[in-house]
Amino acid sequence: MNVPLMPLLLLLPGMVVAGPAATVPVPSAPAMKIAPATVAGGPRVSEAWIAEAPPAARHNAAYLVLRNGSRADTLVAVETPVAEVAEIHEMRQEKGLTRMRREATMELAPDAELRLQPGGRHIMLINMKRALKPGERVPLTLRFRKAGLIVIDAEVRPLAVDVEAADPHAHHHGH
Ligand SMILES: [Cu+2]
Repeated sequence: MNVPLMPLLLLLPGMVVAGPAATVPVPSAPAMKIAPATVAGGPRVSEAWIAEAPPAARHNAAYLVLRNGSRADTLVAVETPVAEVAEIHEMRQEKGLTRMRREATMELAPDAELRLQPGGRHIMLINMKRALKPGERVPLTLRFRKAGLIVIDAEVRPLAVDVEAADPHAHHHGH
């Protein structure tokens, strides 16, 4: 029943058809520069996690820490196999309300440290493809303008069951 699209597409670049309309753009292979969560001189990604969500939840969020190296870079995209779309989001106060806003990119100044955490910036996971189990590790692929792709596993943390664990600042001091 499935139309065999792939053989057809593979044939297209070789087909000789008159007219400029026959030009089929062949996507150039992206530079698959997949590295562990470290690139020399570039940003490092660590402490990535996602909170367990109710099974019916369509969206979720991922958090992580970005520590940049000595050169400025820009986070331009995030992908994960468990969500249809991943977006960079920022929280803004508007007229007394906290709103999420999509940011197309995230700038990383030299040696900057950015903490994406609950109540602040996050990676919004839109239209989850499946529920996540506590303890499982979910790959996040971050695309930086200069450093290329960095893949990190985000740990799925169980839903907080008490106030101490629910407080994202519980382990930070001096706030
Ligand atoms: Cu969001």
